[in-house]
Amino acid sequence: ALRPRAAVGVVGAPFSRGQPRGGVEGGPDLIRAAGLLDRLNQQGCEVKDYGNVAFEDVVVDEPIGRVKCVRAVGGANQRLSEVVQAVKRDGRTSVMLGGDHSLAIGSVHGHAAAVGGVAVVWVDAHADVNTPLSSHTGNLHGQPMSFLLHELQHEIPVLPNFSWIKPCVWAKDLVYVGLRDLDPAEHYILKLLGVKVFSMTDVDHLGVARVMEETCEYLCARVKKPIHLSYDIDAIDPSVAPATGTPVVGGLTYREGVYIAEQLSQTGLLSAVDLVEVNPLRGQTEKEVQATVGTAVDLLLACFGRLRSGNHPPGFRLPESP
Ligand code: EXY
Ligand code: MN
Ligand code: MN
Repeated sequence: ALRPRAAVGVVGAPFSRGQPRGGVEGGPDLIRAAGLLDRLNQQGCEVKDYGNVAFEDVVVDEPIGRVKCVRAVGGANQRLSEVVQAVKRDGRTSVMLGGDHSLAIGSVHGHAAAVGGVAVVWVDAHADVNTPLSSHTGNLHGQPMSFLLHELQHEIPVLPNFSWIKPCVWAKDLVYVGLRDLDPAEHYILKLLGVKVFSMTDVDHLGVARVMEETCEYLCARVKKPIHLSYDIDAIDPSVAPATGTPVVGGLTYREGVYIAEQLSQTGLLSAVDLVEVNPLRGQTEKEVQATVGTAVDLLLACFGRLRSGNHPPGFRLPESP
């Protein structure tokens, strides 16, 4: 039987203004240089590279309250949303390479704008659901989910370059995996909205297999919405993926991280993936950088059907004996 090849669209988003540490804008080119596109092709995907999004320079960007780089983040995400919409209109699964996690605003927005409702699986050490008013750091990479959730809109102040954003995710369509560093306001919000959360405590308690079984059951029980996977590399333990801006001890193992991607791939509902917060300048050594980038590539390959039990293409044949 001829299975249609999975069509993938890769979008680079070299952007770092959602947080204060330089270097994370180098993520997309580094992940490409590690061979992501060739390897996706080799495993049977049909890949188109949409290049890196050209973000406009925002020179004057005074903080609003505590929140930093509001105009730059708003403008960058508006552009990113347009590109992700184009990828989806081309019938491809979108792969957004960050860049910092504030880029999920545009990526999820663009995905939802193109396909209608989406479900979101957010794999991260952090919940990234601070509102501009609850954030203590003022870093927008700790806030993207607050702009996307319908239920939080009355908490969101008017911000320059943010007026294009339409909330597009319902709290019941959101699942977190890997959480271990939440601010009190974030914990309050997740409890208030009844969001499904699998913290590292739950991973310890249930095991990753049960966590993913419950995640997929939870998301597939109702109307099956296309899944947006937003994968922050800092979900993975810093001993495995150290080159990232906000590492937190006690994270997912490499195997748990890959298993999450494998299981989501098996749902057949993955429609967009973000891989964010790989920061080459945060590695102590070249080896640490390569370990982090290698993990990022392996997570993405697993998202597109690579199995550790092995794969072979449809119609595969052994060499004929002479
Ligand atoms: N909760 C903290 C904040 O709001 O600044 C830390 C956020 C880190 C966010 C990283 C990208 O996942
Ligand atoms: Mn994050
Ligand atoms: Mn994080």
